[in-house]
Parts: sequence; C-alpha cells; structure tokens
Amino acid sequence: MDFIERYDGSGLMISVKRKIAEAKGIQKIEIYETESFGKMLVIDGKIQLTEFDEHFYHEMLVHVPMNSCKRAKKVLIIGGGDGGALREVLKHDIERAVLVEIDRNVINLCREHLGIDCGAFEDPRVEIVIEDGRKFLEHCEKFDVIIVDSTDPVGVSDPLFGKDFFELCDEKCTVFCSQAQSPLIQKNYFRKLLENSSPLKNRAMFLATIPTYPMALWSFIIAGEYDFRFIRRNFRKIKGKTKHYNPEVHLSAFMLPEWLKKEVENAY
Ligand code: AG3
Repeated sequence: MDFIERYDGSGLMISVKRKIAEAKGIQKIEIYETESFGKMLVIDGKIQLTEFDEHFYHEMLVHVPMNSCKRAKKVLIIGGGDGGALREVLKHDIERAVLVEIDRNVINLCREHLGIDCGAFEDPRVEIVIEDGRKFLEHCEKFDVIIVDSTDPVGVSDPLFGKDFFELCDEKCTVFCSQAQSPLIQKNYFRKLLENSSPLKNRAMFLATIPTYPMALWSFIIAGEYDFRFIRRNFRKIKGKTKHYNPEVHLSAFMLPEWLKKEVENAY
C-alpha cells in the first residue's frame, strides 16, 4: 500500500506495510509501519515523523536553542506529543520540562505504539499539561527556553503562528525556538510565519534537511538571548549521544543561501 502526502502540485509517496494504530478526536492520528523508514506518525494526513529521520528534526529543534543558552533549567515544549523533542530536552541538565499538548490522543497513541519518547514521559522532571499552548502562555510562569513543535499552521496549530502568540513567547522566555515550515513550498505558511514572528527579539532562521517533510528542506526560528559561545561547553555535557546534531552542524545551519537570505531580510 502507498501512503501519499500531497502539497502544492507535488508530494511524497511512502510505501507502508500496515496501519498500526488510529485515533480520531480533535485530529486524525495514524501510525504506520513503513517499508523502508520504520514507523511513521501522520496527523490529519500530514507526515509528522518517521523513525528514519525524526532525529534530524528533533535534535535541531532542541539542541540548537538548548546549547545556545547560558543556563537552561526550566523548559517549555508546546506541542510535541510524540515525545521526540522531550527525549532530547532531557539529555540536558534541566530541572523541569513542561510539555503542553492540545490533543491527549497524540501522547497516548505515540506512547503506546511509537515509543520514540524512550521513557521521557515517565521522567520525574516532566510535567504534562493538556491545554491549548497559546492559552497556557497567558497564565504560565517564565521559562528559560520555549520550544514549539507544532503541526502545519492550520486547525489546532493555527494560533501558534499568530502575532499575539509570538508576543507572549517573547515575554515568557529567554530563548525561543520553533519549527518554521518549508521555505520552498507552501510559501503562504512560511511568509505568514516570517511576518507574524516579528515581535521576537534577535530573530534568526536556520535550516535542516528532513527528507520526509515537504521538499526535504525545513526551517526553524530562534530568538531571544541565545549565544553561540556556549555551544561546545553545553554539547560536551549532553547525556547520551546525538545522531545528527553536532556543533559544526549547528553553526552551518545558519548559513542561508542567497535567495532565502534576501527573503528573510525583506521580511524583517
Ligand atoms: N511537526 C512539524 C512537521 C510538519 C510537517 N508537515 C507536513 N508534512 N506537511 C513535527 C512534529 C514532530 N514532533
């Protein structure tokens, strides 16, 4: 059987052996066993991760901001119900990680059938909150780092790409990082994000290759008081290994090609 995700006149086909699990609540969640990429998580028809390349994404989303902090003890993850980002956050010497996920089905299904959290949900430093991330920000304390691991900016994730959301994030953390969609396709998502995230201080963009995401080139936004002088010191202290991230990859991710540099500069 072939699974196909289509976007803007193109798409990606992945051969699947079987569907392992499915849940329908505020979103349709499916977990598949694929022919070549291990298990795959799909939400509302869109590929969220495969075991083959989820490290590329989660390690960049987490270690780029975490390793750029002078001190990161309290971390907030918005979204990320599969537990991949949480697993990476826990490799750092933190005191507390709060994961705010709007859809409890994502956590339950992934914990039972996917397992990429590697026990992260049971860690005593972790607190899980089932709530809309934007609403949570209105009443939460300040965090050292906020990481946004969302789906595309439609449906339940739409509020996580609004100007008021970025304003709140700017207030509620020292360092901010969010996944920022493909800079090559579905450009309306990307442009909206560039426009609305302008309230963030020191905003910068970085890139990673994620083969199973639209057009394989993915972007991220970092903002706040990040400082690359801490990268190597923090990297040495990470517990457990990384499969993709290292300090060289971290720095090179900020080298934007000319076409993208222009686009980002124009949006600033
Ligand atoms: N969320 C960002 C991936 C979105 C991919 N979009 C798509 N396939 N249309 C990843 C969540 C994994 N924790």
